[in-house]
Amino acid sequence: FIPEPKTAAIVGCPFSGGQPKAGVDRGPIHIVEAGIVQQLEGLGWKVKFDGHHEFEDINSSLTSDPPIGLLKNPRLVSRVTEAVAKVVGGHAQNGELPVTIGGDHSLAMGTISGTLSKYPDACVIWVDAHADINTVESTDSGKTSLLTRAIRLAYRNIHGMPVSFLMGLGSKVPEFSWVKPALKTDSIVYIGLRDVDAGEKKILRENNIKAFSMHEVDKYGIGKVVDMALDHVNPNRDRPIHLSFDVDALDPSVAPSTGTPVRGGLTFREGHYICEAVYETQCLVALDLMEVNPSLADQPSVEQTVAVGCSLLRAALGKLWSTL
Ligand code: EXY
Ligand code: MN
Ligand code: MN
Ligand code: MN
Repeated sequence: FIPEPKTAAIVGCPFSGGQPKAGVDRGPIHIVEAGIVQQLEGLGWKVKFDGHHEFEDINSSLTSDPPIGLLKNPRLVSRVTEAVAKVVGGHAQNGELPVTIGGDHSLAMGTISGTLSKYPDACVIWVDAHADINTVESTDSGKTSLLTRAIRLAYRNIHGMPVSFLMGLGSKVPEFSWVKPALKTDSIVYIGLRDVDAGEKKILRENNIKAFSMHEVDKYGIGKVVDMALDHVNPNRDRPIHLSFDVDALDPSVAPSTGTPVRGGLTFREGHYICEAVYETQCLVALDLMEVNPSLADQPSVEQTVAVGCSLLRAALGKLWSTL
């Protein structure tokens, strides 16, 4: 398999403003220091990397960026993700395959917008423990205790919301008016879910959004799940694919250094199988690796998580078929 394009553009996004834990902005720095550029070159890719993107200072922004409704750091997240959309879109326009390394998953608002600007027919494979589809008003509905009601009023981290913004679900926030609701509900498929809020389940159900949770991975096996996922979004294997991989999809024993670990996740091989199978379609046009946080967990765990992240990227870019 020799997929086009054969140039990968690494988009390092040291950004943590979509969630509260420090350190996730160091994820891309560690992945690059571990040698991802050379590793991808070793697979036969021409790799462009012109340094990590410089975003404005997060701390100074926090004070000048009060919540809008329940959204935390709304202006900062909007500005950064808009910049990312332009960078990713630009690489795609050049015929390059953008490989965006986060940073938190709010960045996918930018990466997927960028992909859709070049490939309006692209579909998304979202690999994650979480659905990241909360809206401005989605809540843990149902019978509520006082505690639940208090949680409802808590401010929202935007890394739990990018998919709803990309779809135009929920009420519009003027600060995010640059985000086009370009992602159709039948153009995304999830793999790996196991921590989905009640309000998110309602959104998934009402919009008929396809999701393969860990329950389906157990029931059918990863091979069948990936086949079914591709059959849903890409039945003729002719649509461009954007693969957005949140490292917390993997079991915490495999990828411990991440901000919102949930037990019962994908094994090392299941994660790699998804990447290999997507590469094999020859439809991959953009790739994200998100939520590696090297300041969480001990040194060996950090090294393990960074190594697994690099390994997933190599798998998605054809390691299995490389003859170099
Ligand atoms: N559903 C929860 C929320 O909206 O806050 C947790 C989201 C975690 C998101 C991580 C990155 O995938
Ligand atoms: Mn660049
Ligand atoms: Mn995520
Ligand atoms: Mn997640």
